[in-house]
Amino acid sequence: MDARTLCARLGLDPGVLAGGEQAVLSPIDGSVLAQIAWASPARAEDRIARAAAAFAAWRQVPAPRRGELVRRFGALLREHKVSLGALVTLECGKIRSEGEGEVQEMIDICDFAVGLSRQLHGLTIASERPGHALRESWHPLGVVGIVTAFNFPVAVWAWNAALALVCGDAIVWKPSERTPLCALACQSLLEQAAAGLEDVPAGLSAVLPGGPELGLLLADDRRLALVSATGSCAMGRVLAPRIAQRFGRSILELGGNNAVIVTPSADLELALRAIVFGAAGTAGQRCTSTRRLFVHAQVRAALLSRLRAVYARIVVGDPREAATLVGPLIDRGAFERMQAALAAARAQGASVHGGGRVLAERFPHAWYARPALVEHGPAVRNSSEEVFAPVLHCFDYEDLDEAIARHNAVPQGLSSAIFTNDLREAERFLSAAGSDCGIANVNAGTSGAEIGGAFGGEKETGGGREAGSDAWRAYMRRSTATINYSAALPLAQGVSFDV
Ligand code: UN1
Repeated sequence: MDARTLCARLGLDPGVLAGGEQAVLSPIDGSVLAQIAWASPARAEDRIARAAAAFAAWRQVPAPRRGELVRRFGALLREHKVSLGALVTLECGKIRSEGEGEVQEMIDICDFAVGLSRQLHGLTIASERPGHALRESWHPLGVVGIVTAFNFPVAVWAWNAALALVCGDAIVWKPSERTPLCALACQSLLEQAAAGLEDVPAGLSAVLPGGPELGLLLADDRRLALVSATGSCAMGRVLAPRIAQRFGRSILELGGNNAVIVTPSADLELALRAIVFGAAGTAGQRCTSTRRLFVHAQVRAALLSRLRAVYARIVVGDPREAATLVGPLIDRGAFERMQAALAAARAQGASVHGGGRVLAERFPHAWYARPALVEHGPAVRNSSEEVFAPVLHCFDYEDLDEAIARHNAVPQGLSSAIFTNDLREAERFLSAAGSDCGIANVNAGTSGAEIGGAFGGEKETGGGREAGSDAWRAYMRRSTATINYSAALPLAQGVSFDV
């Protein structure tokens, strides 16, 4: 189905899709999906001002009522899962199952947020003073700016939006310039969810399609109490200091360089499937994609020969076709960065399997590549750069502590996994001296996290946490109250100050 029909099903005004100066291209074949208008600075100003006004009203709506908006949004997502998933496929090139999986991730976070809307709890704390109570409350924070990447054009926004909305915040979204239609469709569904709900103020949610300058605008605007940004480390390096400079809060979800360790006791079939999904799936375009493999020398030959065999038969192709497992790269630049990484590995003596361009005749304006396995010799110990493409660097190791040290010896710290049937190895990997990532898995791959846990990573990944667990606290402000219900005024720490 074409983008126009899908957008119409999702409630988008067809006028939005035509007449604008920006062509939206599909990575599937390079065709023009729509011509849309970018948001001007004046429009951004207007939307932020409206969001700030909406926040003043929304923060006073009882949280379970705020949850009702998210509940209705989740219901619409269930109804439109196939259409929105198909739009994700058209605009970012994911295979159908992963496009729909992304919408499922949105539904899941909506369910989570609805429950949370009755659980935004604080603490009561023992006071050291007689007749005193100490209470911690969580209050809505303000307007939240959300900056997202092309590779998860709907789910990552939803993690932020669903939590921010139940927490009482207003939201302003700058989607990737590659995927504005997905963003406009999500905004349309959210507006449909709000229709008829009297306590939802106008302007509570806005989308600002456009380029990096809009991201800078959000970073610099003091009215945004929090900016939650997902993208490359380079992007984070630009936005973070600007947000910090005005003492704004940020949630940064930046690059990963995720690794899998396979030990001699591992179930190799299990490891194989997880590695292929993690490294080749989504054409290697997840921040959680598996980019490095440390395999014990004893099982290296067995695992790599199976990996080579599976890699050789992975179907790369049109993501709308049922047999396809790996769709296109987002654009030519991604393909060129992939080729440069492979050339650099070859120059270091690695043997590279796969990695070349395919389907160039059928899709001359799109960029399909075979996933690549890069087998390094003993001289090369690690790979420290994130290349957003299906490239898996394979290394062997002899000693687990040494493997963990190499695993951690990269700037990024998002996701990680060990495949082992040895309890000691598993627990060592999960311990304080183990993986230094925000996500550490045992016998499960690096990508495809559920929303129930907090999502994010350490070091240059940025330190932010989104989605489940207590990630909601970042979208609220904490207020500590001391209540004196006595007739005296004892001071803390026993200080005496008689007047
Ligand atoms: C991302 O690539 O930015 O864990 C997010 C995963 C998905 C989210 C990835 N749930 O792979």
